[in-house]
Amino acid sequence: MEQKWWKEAVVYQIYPRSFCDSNGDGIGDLPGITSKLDYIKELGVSVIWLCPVYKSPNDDNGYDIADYYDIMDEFGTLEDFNTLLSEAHKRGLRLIMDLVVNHTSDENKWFVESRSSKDNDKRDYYIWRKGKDGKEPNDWTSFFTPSAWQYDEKTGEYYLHLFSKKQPDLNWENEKVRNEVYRLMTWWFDRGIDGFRMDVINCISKVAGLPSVEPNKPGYHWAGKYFISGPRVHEFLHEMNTKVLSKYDCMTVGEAASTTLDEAVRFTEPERKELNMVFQFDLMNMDGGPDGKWQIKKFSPSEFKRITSKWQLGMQGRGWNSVFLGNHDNPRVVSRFGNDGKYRYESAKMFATVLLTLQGTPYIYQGDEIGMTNMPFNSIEDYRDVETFSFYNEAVKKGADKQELMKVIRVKSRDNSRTPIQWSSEKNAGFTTGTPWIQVNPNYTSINVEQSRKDSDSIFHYYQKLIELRKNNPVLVYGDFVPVKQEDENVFAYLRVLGNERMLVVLNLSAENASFSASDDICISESSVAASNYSQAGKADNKLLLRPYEAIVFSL
Ligand code: TEU
Ligand code: CA
Repeated sequence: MEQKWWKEAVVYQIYPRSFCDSNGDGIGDLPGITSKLDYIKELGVSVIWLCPVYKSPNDDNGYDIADYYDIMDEFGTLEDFNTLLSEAHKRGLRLIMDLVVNHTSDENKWFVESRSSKDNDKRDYYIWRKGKDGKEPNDWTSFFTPSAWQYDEKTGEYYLHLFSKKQPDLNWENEKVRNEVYRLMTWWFDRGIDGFRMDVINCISKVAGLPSVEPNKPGYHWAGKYFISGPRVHEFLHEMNTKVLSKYDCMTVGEAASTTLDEAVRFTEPERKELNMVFQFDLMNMDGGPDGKWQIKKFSPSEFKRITSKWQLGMQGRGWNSVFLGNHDNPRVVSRFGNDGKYRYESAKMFATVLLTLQGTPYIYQGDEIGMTNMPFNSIEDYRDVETFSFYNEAVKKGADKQELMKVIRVKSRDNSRTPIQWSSEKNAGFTTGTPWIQVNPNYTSINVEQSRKDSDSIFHYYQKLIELRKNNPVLVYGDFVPVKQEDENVFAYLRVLGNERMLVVLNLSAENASFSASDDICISESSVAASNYSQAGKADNKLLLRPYEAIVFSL
C-alpha cells in the first residue's frame, strides 16, 4: 500500500470558539490556539483540523461564511492566522482548514447581490425557484428546518437551504461558482495550509428538477436521495482535484453525511483522484431512530462491532478510512458510548484504543483526550446551537412536552461537545477571564488539562502513549484489519497484520465483566502487552478475563 503522510497522521480537531480565549471576551480565538500549540504538540498529534474561522455572523458558529478571504472578528485577524500557521509549522504540526462550500452565509456579498434582483449576474450563484400555487417549490425538509426553502420578498422567489435559512445553498451547476471555490482554495493553499476538511461535500450536486419527495402528502420529507451523492458529485470533486488539489502536497477529508460504503470507496479510491478520505456517519447514527438523531437508542456493542468491521473490511485495499468517535456535532464519546461516571477513565481509554488502533486516519476531538463529558444544561436558554433551537421550537409548536424535549436535548445536543475546554481548576476552567459564550461544565474542577498532565494514569497520558505506539508501529497504520470472532458479544477483538508483524487488540465494550478466548494461532503472553488501561491482565488458560471496559493491545 502506498505510504502517505496523511495516512500516518493523527489529527486533532479544534472548535476555535470553545478552545481558548486570549482577550477576555469569553470567545475562543486564534491567539488562544497559538498559546496552546505546545500542549497539542505534547499530546503527539501531527495535524490540526481547524473548524471555520472565516468572517461569519455565526448563525451556525462559522459554518455560515460571509467572507472566505478574511478572519471572523471574534477570532482575530489574518495576521493572527499567519502567526498560528507558522508557529504550528515550526512545531512540525500541519494545519488543515474547514472548507464550507455547499452553502454560504446569507450575509456573503455573493448572496446579497444574488438576492438583489433576478437579473443580477450572481443570481445563479444560488438556487432560486418560483413557488407553486403560493407554496414552496417542492416539499423538501432541511437538516435544520421543516422546509428547505425560504421565501424572499424582494424578488418574490424562494431560495434553497439544506441547513438554516441563513445558509443558502450554492449552485454548483454554475461553473462560475465552482471557479470561485477553486480560487479561494488556491488562495488559502498559497498561504501555506496543508489541506481541507470539506463540509457536507457530498451534498453539492442536486438532482435536476429538484423533484418533490411525496407531492400532495403532508409531513416530513427527507429528500436525501435527491442531493446526497448527487449525479455530478464525483465529476465536481475530480475537477476540484485536477484544478487545485493535485497542485499541492495536501490532505483532504470530505464530510459525507449518510454516505454508503460503496460511495465512500468511490470518493477515496486513489486512481479516481477525488479525496483522500471521508467521514462516514454509520456509528454517529447508530443510537438514533428512523426519524433521525432525536430518537434515542441504547448503545449496542454488537452494532458498534458490526459497523466498525464493515468499514474496516470494506475500505481496506480500496479506499482509505477516517476514524472518529466524536466531533463538534456529536455528544462526548465517553458519555455517549462509554460510562462517564464510575468507569470514566477505563471507558475513555478503551475508546481511545479503538480510535488509535484501527486502519484509517484517527481524528481526536478537542477535550476527548482528557475525557471531557456531556454538559448537564438546565434549560433551553443555556443552549447556543441553531440545530437544537430549531428542533425545540418546531417540537413545541407541535405540542411536545418541554420536559421530555429537554431530556432528549440533554443527551443529543451538539452543545454537549461545544463547552469550553477545561484547562485548569481556575475560574471558568482557565478558558477565559471573561464570561464564557457558553457555560463551562461544572466538573472542570476535577476534569482539566492541568490535573491530567500531573496524573501519570490519566486519559491524557494514555492517549499520548497510544499515539506514540501508532507512530512506532507501521502495522497499526498500514496493517490489514482481521476480526477475531468472539463468543462474548461485548468483546471486540481484531488483529492488525503487516507482513509478519501482528498486533492483537482486545476490548470489552461494556460495563460488565467479559472474557476473550484466544484461538490456537494466537499466543498471548504477559511480555507482549503493548498497551492496556488496567494493570496486570487477568488470565485463565488461554482465556483473558476482561474487567469493565478493559482494553489490551498485544504485540504478537
Ligand atoms: O454538518 C453536517 C451534518 O450533517 C450535521 O449537521 C449533522 O447532520 C448534524 O449536525 C447532526 O447533529 C456540517 C458541520 O459539521 C455542522 O457543524 C454544520 O452545522 C453543518 O455542516 C452545516 O454547515
Ligand atoms: Ca477571545
